[in-house]
Amino acid sequence: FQLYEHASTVPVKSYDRQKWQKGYQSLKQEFNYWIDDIEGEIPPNLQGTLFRNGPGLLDINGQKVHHPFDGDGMICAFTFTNGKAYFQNRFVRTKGFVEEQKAGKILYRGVFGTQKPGGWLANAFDLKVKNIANTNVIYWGKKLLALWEAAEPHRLNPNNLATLGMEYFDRILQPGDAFAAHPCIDPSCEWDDGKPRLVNFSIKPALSTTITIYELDESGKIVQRHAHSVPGFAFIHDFAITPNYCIFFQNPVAFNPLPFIFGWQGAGQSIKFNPKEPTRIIIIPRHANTAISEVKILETKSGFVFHHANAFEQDNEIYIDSVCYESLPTVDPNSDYQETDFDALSPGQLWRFVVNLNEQTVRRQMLESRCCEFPWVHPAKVGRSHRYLYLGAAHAASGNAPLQAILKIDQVSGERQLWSAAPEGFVSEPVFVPAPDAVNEDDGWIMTLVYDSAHHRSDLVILDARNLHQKPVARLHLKHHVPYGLHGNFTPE
Ligand code: 3ON
Ligand code: FE
Repeated sequence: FQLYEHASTVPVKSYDRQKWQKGYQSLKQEFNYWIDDIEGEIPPNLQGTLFRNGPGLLDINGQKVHHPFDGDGMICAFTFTNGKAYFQNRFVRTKGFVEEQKAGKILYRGVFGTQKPGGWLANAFDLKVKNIANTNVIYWGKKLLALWEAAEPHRLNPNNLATLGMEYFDRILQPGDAFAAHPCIDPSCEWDDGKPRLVNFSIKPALSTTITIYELDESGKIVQRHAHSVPGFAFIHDFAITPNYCIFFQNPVAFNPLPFIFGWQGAGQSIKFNPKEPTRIIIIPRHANTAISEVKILETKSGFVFHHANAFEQDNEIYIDSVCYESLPTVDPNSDYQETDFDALSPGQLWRFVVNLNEQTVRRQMLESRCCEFPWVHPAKVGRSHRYLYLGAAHAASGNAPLQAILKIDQVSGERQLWSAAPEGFVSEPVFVPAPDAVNEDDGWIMTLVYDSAHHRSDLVILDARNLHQKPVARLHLKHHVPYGLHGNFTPE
Protein backbone atom coordinates (compact mmCIF):
# COMPACT_ATOMS: atom_id res chain seq x y z
CA PHE A 1 0.00 0.00 0.00
CA GLN A 2 2.81 2.35 0.92
CA LEU A 3 4.52 1.62 -2.37
CA TYR A 4 1.35 2.46 -4.26
CA GLU A 5 0.99 5.71 -2.40
CA HIS A 6 4.59 6.60 -3.15
CA ALA A 7 4.13 5.86 -6.84
CA SER A 8 1.10 8.11 -7.06
CA THR A 9 3.08 11.04 -5.74
CA VAL A 10 5.75 10.70 -8.42
CA PRO A 11 4.82 13.38 -10.90
CA VAL A 12 3.87 11.90 -14.25
CA LYS A 13 4.65 14.16 -17.17
CA SER A 14 1.64 15.20 -19.22
CA TYR A 15 3.75 15.31 -22.37
CA ASP A 16 6.54 13.55 -24.15
CA ARG A 17 9.25 15.90 -25.42
CA GLN A 18 9.85 13.87 -28.56
CA LYS A 19 6.18 14.18 -29.46
CA TRP A 20 6.21 17.92 -28.71
CA GLN A 21 9.25 18.39 -30.99
CA LYS A 22 7.40 17.11 -34.05
CA GLY A 23 5.23 20.23 -34.01
CA TYR A 24 8.32 22.17 -35.08
CA GLN A 25 8.64 20.60 -38.52
CA SER A 26 8.37 22.98 -41.46
CA LEU A 27 5.14 23.00 -43.44
CA LYS A 28 6.41 23.59 -46.97
CA GLN A 29 3.18 23.07 -48.88
CA GLU A 30 0.47 25.66 -49.37
CA PHE A 31 -3.09 24.35 -49.23
CA ASN A 32 -6.64 25.48 -49.80
CA TYR A 33 -9.62 23.19 -49.24
CA TRP A 34 -12.97 22.79 -47.53
CA ILE A 35 -12.43 21.02 -44.23
CA ASP A 36 -14.45 17.80 -44.40
CA ASP A 37 -13.20 15.89 -41.35
CA ILE A 38 -15.12 17.46 -38.49
CA GLU A 39 -16.14 16.16 -35.06
CA GLY A 40 -19.11 17.99 -33.57
CA GLU A 41 -20.70 20.81 -35.48
CA ILE A 42 -19.60 24.28 -36.56
CA PRO A 43 -22.18 26.72 -35.12
CA PRO A 44 -24.26 27.98 -38.07
CA ASN A 45 -24.15 31.55 -36.70
CA LEU A 46 -20.34 31.56 -36.67
CA GLN A 47 -19.42 33.73 -39.66
CA GLY A 48 -16.08 35.26 -40.46
CA THR A 49 -12.40 34.40 -40.74
CA LEU A 50 -9.76 33.46 -38.22
CA PHE A 51 -6.37 34.62 -39.49
CA ARG A 52 -3.27 33.48 -37.64
CA ASN A 53 0.45 33.84 -38.19
CA GLY A 54 3.56 31.97 -37.12
CA PRO A 55 6.80 30.50 -38.39
CA GLY A 56 5.94 28.06 -41.21
CA LEU A 57 9.51 27.20 -42.11
CA LEU A 58 11.87 25.97 -39.42
CA ASP A 59 14.53 25.27 -42.03
CA ILE A 60 15.64 26.64 -45.36
CA ASN A 61 16.24 23.70 -47.66
CA GLY A 62 17.36 21.57 -44.71
CA GLN A 63 19.42 24.25 -42.92
CA LYS A 64 17.70 24.68 -39.57
CA VAL A 65 16.83 28.13 -38.24
CA HIS A 66 18.33 28.57 -34.78
CA HIS A 67 15.05 29.49 -33.09
CA PRO A 68 11.38 29.34 -34.14
CA PHE A 69 11.05 33.14 -33.80
CA ASP A 70 13.41 33.33 -36.83
CA GLY A 71 11.10 31.24 -39.06
CA ASP A 72 9.40 32.75 -42.14
CA GLY A 73 5.85 33.93 -41.55
CA MET A 74 3.05 31.71 -42.83
CA ILE A 75 -0.58 32.80 -42.59
CA CYS A 76 -3.43 30.36 -41.99
CA ALA A 77 -7.02 31.40 -42.64
CA PHE A 78 -10.14 29.55 -41.51
CA THR A 79 -13.25 31.01 -43.15
CA PHE A 80 -16.62 30.06 -41.67
CA THR A 81 -19.82 30.30 -43.69
CA ASN A 82 -23.11 28.54 -42.97
CA GLY A 83 -21.65 25.79 -40.83
CA LYS A 84 -18.75 25.05 -43.18
CA ALA A 85 -15.07 25.95 -42.97
CA TYR A 86 -12.49 26.67 -45.69
CA PHE A 87 -8.77 26.43 -44.93
CA GLN A 88 -5.87 28.20 -46.62
CA ASN A 89 -2.21 28.63 -45.70
CA ARG A 90 0.29 30.79 -47.51
CA PHE A 91 3.77 32.12 -46.86
CA VAL A 92 4.23 35.86 -46.84
CA ARG A 93 6.35 36.65 -49.91
CA THR A 94 8.83 38.80 -48.05
CA LYS A 95 11.95 39.83 -49.95
CA GLY A 96 14.05 37.45 -47.84
CA PHE A 97 11.67 34.51 -48.27
CA VAL A 98 11.64 34.85 -52.04
CA GLU A 99 15.44 35.22 -52.25
CA GLU A 100 16.19 32.33 -49.91
CA GLN A 101 13.75 29.97 -51.60
CA LYS A 102 15.37 30.75 -54.92
CA ALA A 103 18.91 30.35 -53.57
CA GLY A 104 18.02 27.21 -51.59
CA LYS A 105 20.07 28.40 -48.63
CA ILE A 106 20.13 30.85 -45.73
CA LEU A 107 21.10 34.33 -46.96
CA TYR A 108 20.18 36.38 -43.87
CA ARG A 109 21.09 36.29 -40.21
CA GLY A 110 18.14 36.03 -37.84
CA VAL A 111 17.50 38.07 -34.68
CA PHE A 112 17.36 34.86 -32.60
CA GLY A 113 20.61 33.29 -33.73
CA THR A 114 20.14 31.96 -37.25
CA GLN A 115 23.46 32.43 -39.04
CA LYS A 116 24.46 32.25 -42.65
CA PRO A 117 26.55 29.17 -43.40
CA GLY A 118 30.30 29.70 -43.21
CA GLY A 119 30.94 30.52 -39.55
CA TRP A 120 31.37 33.89 -37.91
CA LEU A 121 33.54 35.31 -40.69
CA ALA A 122 30.64 34.89 -43.12
CA ASN A 123 28.36 36.72 -40.67
CA ALA A 124 30.56 39.46 -39.23
CA PHE A 125 29.46 43.03 -40.02
CA ASP A 126 26.32 41.87 -41.83
CA LEU A 127 23.68 43.83 -39.92
CA LYS A 128 20.88 43.52 -42.49
CA VAL A 129 17.57 42.35 -41.11
CA LYS A 130 15.19 40.01 -42.87
CA ASN A 131 11.63 41.17 -42.32
CA ILE A 132 10.06 37.77 -41.70
CA ALA A 133 6.45 38.93 -41.10
CA ASN A 134 5.81 36.01 -38.73
CA THR A 135 4.27 37.32 -35.50
CA ASN A 136 0.70 38.53 -35.98
CA VAL A 137 -1.93 39.16 -38.64
CA ILE A 138 -4.86 41.54 -38.39
CA TYR A 139 -7.61 42.84 -40.68
CA TRP A 140 -8.04 46.58 -40.20
CA GLY A 141 -9.30 49.35 -42.47
CA LYS A 142 -10.03 46.78 -45.21
CA LYS A 143 -6.37 45.73 -45.18
CA LEU A 144 -4.96 42.41 -44.04
CA LEU A 145 -1.58 43.09 -42.40
CA ALA A 146 1.13 40.59 -41.45
CA LEU A 147 3.26 42.01 -38.63
CA TRP A 148 6.81 41.58 -37.33
CA GLU A 149 7.94 44.04 -34.71
CA ALA A 150 11.30 45.07 -36.12
CA ALA A 151 10.08 46.21 -39.58
CA GLU A 152 7.20 47.38 -41.76
CA PRO A 153 3.90 45.48 -42.13
CA HIS A 154 3.21 43.39 -45.24
CA ARG A 155 -0.18 43.79 -46.84
CA LEU A 156 -1.99 40.66 -48.00
CA ASN A 157 -5.06 39.89 -50.07
CA PRO A 158 -7.60 38.74 -47.44
CA ASN A 159 -9.31 36.38 -49.91
CA ASN A 160 -6.34 34.33 -51.10
CA LEU A 161 -3.51 35.53 -48.78
CA ALA A 162 -1.36 36.70 -51.71
CA THR A 163 1.30 39.23 -50.69
CA LEU A 164 0.59 42.70 -52.09
CA GLY A 165 3.68 44.49 -50.78
CA MET A 166 4.81 46.57 -47.87
CA GLU A 167 2.33 48.91 -46.15
CA TYR A 168 3.38 52.50 -45.35
CA PHE A 169 -0.03 54.03 -44.49
CA ASP A 170 0.10 56.92 -46.99
CA ARG A 171 3.84 57.30 -46.43
CA ILE A 172 3.51 58.02 -42.73
CA LEU A 173 5.84 55.08 -42.19
CA GLN A 174 9.22 55.35 -43.88
CA PRO A 175 11.16 52.43 -45.37
CA GLY A 176 12.98 50.75 -42.48
CA ASP A 177 10.49 51.93 -39.86
CA ALA A 178 9.07 49.39 -37.46
CA PHE A 179 5.42 48.72 -36.62
CA ALA A 180 4.96 46.38 -33.65
CA ALA A 181 3.22 43.01 -33.87
CA HIS A 182 0.85 43.75 -30.97
CA PRO A 183 -1.74 46.34 -31.93
CA CYS A 184 -4.63 46.88 -29.50
CA ILE A 185 -8.07 47.79 -30.77
CA ASP A 186 -9.80 50.35 -28.59
CA PRO A 187 -13.42 49.27 -29.10
CA SER A 188 -14.76 52.76 -28.50
CA CYS A 189 -12.44 55.75 -28.64
CA GLU A 190 -13.95 58.67 -26.77
CA TRP A 191 -11.79 61.06 -28.84
CA ASP A 192 -13.33 59.70 -32.02
CA ASP A 193 -17.08 59.76 -31.27
CA GLY A 194 -16.93 56.30 -29.74
CA LYS A 195 -15.64 54.69 -32.93
CA PRO A 196 -13.03 51.91 -32.73
CA ARG A 197 -9.37 52.66 -33.21
CA LEU A 198 -6.31 50.55 -33.72
CA VAL A 199 -3.44 51.63 -31.46
CA ASN A 200 0.08 50.36 -32.11
CA PHE A 201 3.67 51.39 -31.44
CA SER A 202 7.21 51.05 -32.67
CA ILE A 203 10.44 50.79 -30.74
CA LYS A 204 13.76 52.19 -31.86
CA PRO A 205 16.22 51.05 -29.24
CA ALA A 206 19.62 52.64 -28.65
CA LEU A 207 21.29 54.13 -25.56
CA SER A 208 17.90 55.71 -25.06
CA THR A 209 14.83 54.26 -26.76
CA THR A 210 12.26 56.01 -28.91
CA ILE A 211 8.70 54.78 -28.52
CA THR A 212 6.36 55.97 -31.25
CA ILE A 213 2.59 55.57 -30.85
CA TYR A 214 0.25 55.29 -33.82
CA GLU A 215 -3.53 55.49 -33.79
CA LEU A 216 -5.46 54.38 -36.88
CA ASP A 217 -9.09 55.16 -37.48
CA GLU A 218 -11.63 52.70 -38.86
CA SER A 219 -10.65 53.49 -42.43
CA GLY A 220 -7.06 52.45 -41.69
CA LYS A 221 -5.65 55.97 -41.76
CA ILE A 222 -3.02 57.00 -39.20
CA VAL A 223 -4.77 59.87 -37.43
CA GLN A 224 -2.30 60.35 -34.61
CA ARG A 225 1.42 59.77 -34.18
CA HIS A 226 3.65 60.86 -31.32
CA ALA A 227 7.17 59.86 -30.33
CA HIS A 228 8.77 59.76 -26.89
CA SER A 229 12.29 59.10 -25.76
CA VAL A 230 12.84 57.00 -22.63
CA PRO A 231 16.19 56.35 -20.95
CA GLY A 232 18.02 53.11 -21.61
CA PHE A 233 17.84 50.25 -24.08
CA ALA A 234 14.42 48.63 -24.34
CA PHE A 235 13.14 45.38 -25.83
CA ILE A 236 9.35 45.74 -25.77
CA HIS A 237 7.24 43.12 -27.52
CA ASP A 238 3.71 44.09 -26.40
CA PHE A 239 1.84 46.91 -24.66
CA ALA A 240 -1.57 47.62 -23.17
CA ILE A 241 -4.00 50.49 -23.55
CA THR A 242 -6.75 52.19 -21.59
CA PRO A 243 -8.96 55.00 -22.91
CA ASN A 244 -6.30 57.52 -21.81
CA TYR A 245 -2.95 55.73 -21.70
CA CYS A 246 -0.51 53.42 -23.42
CA ILE A 247 1.37 51.23 -20.95
CA PHE A 248 4.78 49.64 -21.61
CA PHE A 249 6.94 47.40 -19.44
CA GLN A 250 10.64 48.09 -19.91
CA ASN A 251 12.21 44.83 -18.83
CA PRO A 252 15.61 45.11 -17.10
CA VAL A 253 17.98 44.05 -19.87
CA ALA A 254 21.41 45.00 -21.09
CA PHE A 255 22.38 44.92 -24.74
CA ASN A 256 25.93 44.26 -25.86
CA PRO A 257 26.04 44.67 -29.64
CA LEU A 258 29.60 43.40 -30.14
CA PRO A 259 28.95 39.63 -30.41
CA PHE A 260 26.23 40.45 -32.93
CA ILE A 261 28.41 42.81 -34.97
CA PHE A 262 31.34 40.38 -35.01
CA GLY A 263 29.12 37.59 -36.30
CA TRP A 264 29.17 35.36 -33.23
CA GLN A 265 25.46 35.51 -32.40
CA GLY A 266 22.14 37.18 -33.22
CA ALA A 267 21.03 40.59 -31.90
CA GLY A 268 18.34 39.00 -29.74
CA GLN A 269 20.96 36.71 -28.20
CA SER A 270 23.01 39.75 -27.21
CA ILE A 271 20.27 40.87 -24.81
CA LYS A 272 20.95 39.84 -21.20
CA PHE A 273 18.23 39.86 -18.58
CA ASN A 274 19.25 41.42 -15.28
CA PRO A 275 16.88 40.21 -12.53
CA LYS A 276 18.47 42.50 -9.92
CA GLU A 277 17.27 45.63 -11.69
CA PRO A 278 13.69 46.88 -11.47
CA THR A 279 11.21 46.80 -14.31
CA ARG A 280 10.09 50.24 -15.44
CA ILE A 281 6.43 50.84 -16.20
CA ILE A 282 6.18 53.55 -18.84
CA ILE A 283 2.84 55.34 -19.04
CA ILE A 284 2.29 57.51 -22.09
CA PRO A 285 -0.93 59.54 -22.44
CA ARG A 286 -2.71 58.78 -25.71
CA HIS A 287 -4.00 62.31 -26.19
CA ALA A 288 -1.74 65.32 -25.91
CA ASN A 289 -4.65 67.56 -24.96
CA THR A 290 -5.41 65.67 -21.74
CA ALA A 291 -4.69 67.42 -18.47
CA ILE A 292 -1.97 64.89 -17.64
CA SER A 293 0.08 64.81 -20.78
CA GLU A 294 3.55 64.00 -19.57
CA VAL A 295 5.15 60.55 -19.69
CA LYS A 296 5.38 58.86 -16.28
CA ILE A 297 7.88 56.15 -15.42
CA LEU A 298 7.45 54.01 -12.28
CA GLU A 299 9.48 51.11 -10.97
CA THR A 300 8.42 47.67 -9.88
CA LYS A 301 9.71 44.13 -9.86
CA SER A 302 8.22 41.99 -12.57
CA GLY A 303 10.81 39.72 -14.05
CA PHE A 304 10.46 39.57 -17.80
CA VAL A 305 7.19 40.33 -19.60
CA PHE A 306 6.32 39.54 -23.20
CA HIS A 307 2.53 39.76 -23.13
CA HIS A 308 -0.08 41.84 -21.38
CA ALA A 309 -3.62 40.52 -21.04
CA ASN A 310 -5.34 43.88 -20.60
CA ALA A 311 -5.29 47.19 -18.73
CA PHE A 312 -8.00 49.47 -17.37
CA GLU A 313 -8.52 52.59 -15.26
CA GLN A 314 -10.43 52.41 -11.99
CA ASP A 315 -10.59 54.84 -9.03
CA ASN A 316 -7.70 56.92 -10.35
CA GLU A 317 -5.49 53.88 -10.65
CA ILE A 318 -4.30 51.87 -13.66
CA TYR A 319 -4.61 48.08 -13.55
CA ILE A 320 -2.44 45.91 -15.80
CA ASP A 321 -2.64 42.11 -16.03
CA SER A 322 0.49 40.56 -17.52
CA VAL A 323 2.29 37.25 -17.95
CA CYS A 324 5.64 37.46 -16.12
CA TYR A 325 8.73 35.25 -16.07
CA GLU A 326 11.11 35.24 -13.12
CA SER A 327 14.00 35.10 -15.52
CA LEU A 328 14.60 35.08 -19.24
CA PRO A 329 17.16 32.62 -20.52
CA THR A 330 19.31 33.84 -23.37
CA VAL A 331 19.06 31.76 -26.55
CA ASP A 332 22.44 29.99 -26.42
CA PRO A 333 24.32 29.86 -29.77
CA ASN A 334 25.19 26.20 -29.13
CA SER A 335 21.82 25.02 -27.88
CA ASP A 336 19.01 23.34 -29.82
CA TYR A 337 15.55 24.75 -29.08
CA GLN A 338 14.02 21.35 -29.76
CA GLU A 339 16.00 19.98 -26.80
CA THR A 340 14.46 22.56 -24.42
CA ASP A 341 14.53 21.33 -20.82
CA PHE A 342 11.16 22.69 -19.72
CA ASP A 343 11.88 21.86 -16.07
CA ALA A 344 14.96 24.10 -16.08
CA LEU A 345 13.02 27.23 -17.11
CA SER A 346 10.72 29.45 -15.10
CA PRO A 347 7.05 29.36 -16.09
CA GLY A 348 5.07 32.37 -17.28
CA GLN A 349 2.61 33.37 -14.53
CA LEU A 350 -0.20 35.89 -14.48
CA TRP A 351 0.25 38.99 -12.31
CA ARG A 352 -1.81 42.09 -11.67
CA PHE A 353 -0.06 45.46 -11.32
CA VAL A 354 -1.88 48.48 -9.90
CA VAL A 355 -0.28 51.83 -10.66
CA ASN A 356 -1.20 54.87 -8.62
CA LEU A 357 -0.04 57.91 -10.55
CA ASN A 358 -0.80 60.41 -7.77
CA GLU A 359 1.16 58.52 -5.15
CA GLN A 360 3.74 57.21 -7.66
CA THR A 361 3.34 53.66 -6.35
CA VAL A 362 2.93 50.21 -7.85
CA ARG A 363 1.27 47.26 -6.10
CA ARG A 364 1.44 43.77 -7.53
CA GLN A 365 -0.17 40.45 -6.88
CA MET A 366 0.03 37.03 -8.53
CA LEU A 367 -3.32 36.05 -10.02
CA GLU A 368 -2.40 32.63 -11.37
CA SER A 369 0.66 30.49 -10.71
CA ARG A 370 -0.05 27.85 -13.37
CA CYS A 371 2.34 28.12 -16.31
CA CYS A 372 0.51 30.18 -18.94
CA GLU A 373 0.97 32.37 -22.05
CA PHE A 374 -1.01 34.05 -24.85
CA PRO A 375 -3.62 35.91 -22.74
CA TRP A 376 -6.89 37.06 -24.34
CA VAL A 377 -9.95 39.01 -23.22
CA HIS A 378 -13.24 39.81 -24.96
CA PRO A 379 -12.42 42.40 -27.67
CA ALA A 380 -15.05 44.79 -26.28
CA LYS A 381 -13.19 44.76 -22.93
CA VAL A 382 -9.83 45.95 -24.26
CA GLY A 383 -8.87 48.91 -22.04
CA ARG A 384 -11.88 48.30 -19.76
CA SER A 385 -12.20 46.09 -16.73
CA HIS A 386 -12.79 42.53 -17.82
CA ARG A 387 -14.30 39.62 -15.94
CA TYR A 388 -12.90 36.71 -17.95
CA LEU A 389 -9.40 35.93 -19.12
CA TYR A 390 -8.42 33.11 -21.47
CA LEU A 391 -4.90 31.71 -21.71
CA GLY A 392 -2.90 28.83 -23.12
CA ALA A 393 -1.72 26.86 -20.06
CA ALA A 394 0.18 23.83 -18.90
CA HIS A 395 -1.77 20.67 -18.14
CA ALA A 396 -0.26 20.48 -14.64
CA ALA A 397 -0.99 23.08 -11.98
CA SER A 398 2.67 23.64 -11.15
CA GLY A 399 5.99 23.60 -12.95
CA ASN A 400 7.01 24.71 -16.40
CA ALA A 401 5.73 22.74 -19.38
CA PRO A 402 4.53 23.19 -22.96
CA LEU A 403 1.05 24.62 -23.41
CA GLN A 404 -1.45 21.78 -23.61
CA ALA A 405 -4.58 23.32 -22.13
CA ILE A 406 -6.85 26.35 -22.31
CA LEU A 407 -7.49 28.11 -19.01
CA LYS A 408 -10.43 30.39 -18.32
CA ILE A 409 -10.19 32.64 -15.29
CA ASP A 410 -13.26 34.30 -13.78
CA GLN A 411 -11.93 37.32 -11.92
CA VAL A 412 -15.23 37.91 -10.14
CA SER A 413 -15.89 34.44 -8.70
CA GLY A 414 -12.28 33.23 -8.83
CA GLU A 415 -13.43 30.11 -10.68
CA ARG A 416 -11.00 28.38 -13.05
CA GLN A 417 -11.96 26.13 -15.96
CA LEU A 418 -9.40 24.04 -17.81
CA TRP A 419 -9.78 22.23 -21.11
CA SER A 420 -6.79 19.98 -21.73
CA ALA A 421 -5.47 18.36 -24.91
CA ALA A 422 -2.82 16.36 -23.00
CA PRO A 423 -1.03 14.04 -23.43
CA GLU A 424 -0.89 14.06 -27.25
CA GLY A 425 -2.14 17.60 -27.94
CA PHE A 426 -0.30 20.95 -27.77
CA VAL A 427 -2.37 24.13 -27.92
CA SER A 428 -1.74 27.61 -29.27
CA GLU A 429 -3.17 31.07 -28.58
CA PRO A 430 -6.86 31.00 -27.58
CA VAL A 431 -8.71 33.56 -29.71
CA PHE A 432 -12.04 34.66 -28.22
CA VAL A 433 -14.83 35.18 -30.77
CA PRO A 434 -18.00 36.81 -29.41
CA ALA A 435 -21.26 35.13 -30.44
CA PRO A 436 -23.42 37.35 -32.69
CA ASP A 437 -26.32 37.28 -30.18
CA ALA A 438 -24.12 37.61 -27.09
CA VAL A 439 -25.53 38.89 -23.80
CA ASN A 440 -22.80 37.93 -21.33
CA GLU A 441 -19.07 38.56 -21.55
CA ASP A 442 -18.33 34.86 -22.12
CA ASP A 443 -21.04 34.25 -24.75
CA GLY A 444 -18.81 33.17 -27.59
CA TRP A 445 -16.18 30.67 -28.69
CA ILE A 446 -12.54 30.00 -28.04
CA MET A 447 -10.62 28.98 -31.13
CA THR A 448 -7.23 27.35 -30.77
CA LEU A 449 -5.09 25.38 -33.19
CA VAL A 450 -4.00 22.15 -31.50
CA TYR A 451 -1.07 20.07 -32.72
CA ASP A 452 -2.07 16.40 -32.41
CA SER A 453 1.25 14.57 -32.09
CA ALA A 454 -0.42 11.15 -32.30
CA HIS A 455 -1.53 11.83 -35.89
CA HIS A 456 1.08 14.50 -36.79
CA ARG A 457 -1.66 16.88 -37.84
CA SER A 458 -3.36 19.96 -36.43
CA ASP A 459 -6.97 20.48 -35.40
CA LEU A 460 -8.81 23.74 -35.03
CA VAL A 461 -10.67 23.27 -31.76
CA ILE A 462 -13.74 25.43 -31.09
CA LEU A 463 -14.77 25.58 -27.43
CA ASP A 464 -17.87 27.10 -25.91
CA ALA A 465 -16.29 29.89 -23.86
CA ARG A 466 -19.12 29.74 -21.30
CA ASN A 467 -18.06 26.29 -20.19
CA LEU A 468 -14.68 24.83 -21.05
CA HIS A 469 -15.58 21.61 -19.25
CA GLN A 470 -17.98 20.62 -22.04
CA LYS A 471 -16.54 18.73 -24.93
CA PRO A 472 -15.51 20.98 -27.83
CA VAL A 473 -18.30 22.40 -29.97
CA ALA A 474 -16.29 21.31 -32.99
CA ARG A 475 -12.93 19.83 -33.81
CA LEU A 476 -11.80 20.46 -37.39
CA HIS A 477 -9.12 18.02 -38.50
CA LEU A 478 -6.71 19.44 -41.06
CA LYS A 479 -5.08 17.15 -43.59
CA HIS A 480 -1.58 18.07 -42.28
CA HIS A 481 0.13 19.71 -39.34
CA VAL A 482 0.71 23.44 -38.83
CA PRO A 483 3.91 24.33 -36.93
CA TYR A 484 3.38 25.99 -33.52
CA GLY A 485 2.38 29.58 -34.21
CA LEU A 486 2.16 32.96 -32.59
CA HIS A 487 -0.78 35.35 -32.90
CA GLY A 488 -3.92 35.95 -34.89
CA ASN A 489 -7.30 37.62 -34.94
CA PHE A 490 -10.86 36.86 -35.96
CA THR A 491 -12.74 39.18 -38.26
CA PRO A 492 -16.51 38.79 -38.70
CA GLU A 493 -16.34 40.28 -42.22
O1 3ON B 1 17.54 46.24 -30.96
C1 3ON B 1 16.57 45.35 -31.25
C2 3ON B 1 15.14 45.73 -30.97
C3 3ON B 1 14.21 44.77 -31.53
C4 3ON B 1 12.85 45.26 -31.83
C5 3ON B 1 16.73 44.09 -30.59
C6 3ON B 1 15.97 43.08 -31.38
C7 3ON B 1 16.74 42.87 -32.68
C8 3ON B 1 15.94 41.83 -30.58
C9 3ON B 1 14.59 43.49 -31.75
C10 3ON B 1 13.71 42.56 -32.41
C11 3ON B 1 12.82 41.80 -31.79
C12 3ON B 1 11.99 40.81 -32.47
C13 3ON B 1 12.08 40.67 -33.93
C14 3ON B 1 11.16 40.05 -31.72
C15 3ON B 1 10.31 39.01 -32.22
C16 3ON B 1 9.58 38.24 -31.37
C17 3ON B 1 8.77 37.11 -31.80
C18 3ON B 1 8.79 36.74 -33.23
C19 3ON B 1 8.02 36.36 -30.95
C20 3ON B 1 7.86 36.46 -29.52
C21 3ON B 1 7.10 35.54 -28.86
C22 3ON B 1 6.95 35.53 -27.42
C23 3ON B 1 6.44 34.49 -26.68
C24 3ON B 1 6.31 34.63 -25.21
C25 3ON B 1 6.05 33.24 -27.27
C26 3ON B 1 5.73 32.15 -26.57
C27 3ON B 1 5.44 30.90 -27.22
C28 3ON B 1 5.06 29.77 -26.56
C29 3ON B 1 4.95 29.70 -25.10
C30 3ON B 1 4.68 28.51 -27.27
O2 3ON B 1 5.43 28.17 -28.35
FE1 FE C 1 3.48 38.22 -28.91
